[in-house]
Amino acid sequence: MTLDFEIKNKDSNSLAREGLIDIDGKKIDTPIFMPVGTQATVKALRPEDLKACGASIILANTYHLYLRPGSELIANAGGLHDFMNWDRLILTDSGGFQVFSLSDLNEIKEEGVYFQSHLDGSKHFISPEKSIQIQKDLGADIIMAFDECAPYPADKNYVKESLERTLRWAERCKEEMVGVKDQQLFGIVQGGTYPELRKISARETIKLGFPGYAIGGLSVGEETELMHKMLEVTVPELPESKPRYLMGVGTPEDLIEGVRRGIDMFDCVMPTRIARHGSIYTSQGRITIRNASFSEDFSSPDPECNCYVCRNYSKAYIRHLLNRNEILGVILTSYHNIFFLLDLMAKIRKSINGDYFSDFADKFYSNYLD
Ligand code: PRF
Ligand code: ZN
Repeated sequence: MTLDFEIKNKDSNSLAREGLIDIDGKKIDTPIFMPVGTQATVKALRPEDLKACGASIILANTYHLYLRPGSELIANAGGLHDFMNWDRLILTDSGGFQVFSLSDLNEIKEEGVYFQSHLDGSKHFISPEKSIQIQKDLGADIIMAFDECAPYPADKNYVKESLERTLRWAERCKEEMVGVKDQQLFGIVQGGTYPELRKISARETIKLGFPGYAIGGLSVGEETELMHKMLEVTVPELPESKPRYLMGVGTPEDLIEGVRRGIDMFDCVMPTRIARHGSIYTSQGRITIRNASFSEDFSSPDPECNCYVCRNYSKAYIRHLLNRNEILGVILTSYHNIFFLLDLMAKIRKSINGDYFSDFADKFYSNYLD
């Protein structure tokens, strides 16, 4: 099994490109947004809902599934696809971000990371080899190298040491993949907010050779401009012919600005997280549907959205459900937000295909007010 990536169209005014990833006949049109299913479920949505929203690939997390229910249990179920009843593509993150952002106490050593579960304080160790072993048990189609996401801000010497360790870990992850045919391992570029370090990380990661490259360590608290600058120095270092994945990003604006700078894949918990807090994306901007101003607003959540929710329910009804803590409220807002981002990506692809991406972006921003 291989990962084929074909670039179908390129925008003439930016680095945006439209492409097709093909993994053993399962296809992803790029640029793509991957809904996040941390616990082997995209919260509040059934697989058939995700399909109706147009999802071709979803993400799951090594860290969470290793802790509960355990990767061996999922292997016994026949892997994540069978366990969760999802027959399209899955990508698992390596745990090399969640360990740093979620676990209590951790000690980073050359051999790996020692940490305590955020759930019960139990002690664990994840190494590059172990991350790959867990990801083999989970059986996702695309798996990620075990990396360290340096915090922001962090001093340059620290980030340099961290990215060098991440490179050594990436090499160990690759060695652990020998003989594996049904999973594709992506490398992750780190380097914090230092252009020289980003370039070193990109060049050295490429030397190891991966079927796709992720950009990690961004959207961790730095200014938007700084993230854009890091994309502008990193993307040109990456091979044109491989998919580029910006990890943990982002908002509708972030997706457009990432695509403009040459990114092909994104993931973010934001659409489902804000949905659970009663917020939705609309073509006019993000709104909090819980607000009293919507109590008698019988119009569609987003009159320009064509999703099941927007075709059938009003803001007033969804507001009522959310305020009464009825589970359907969160189901409807989650569904709409996932549809909204997947639909945005479909429109972006169409605009690249028709070579009007910049005009599309301008038009989107002129309506989308924050
Ligand atoms: N590394 C990994 N996963 C991630 C990140 C990273 O740097 C980020 C940073 N935005 C999100 N998810 N492995
Ligand atoms: Zn909708």
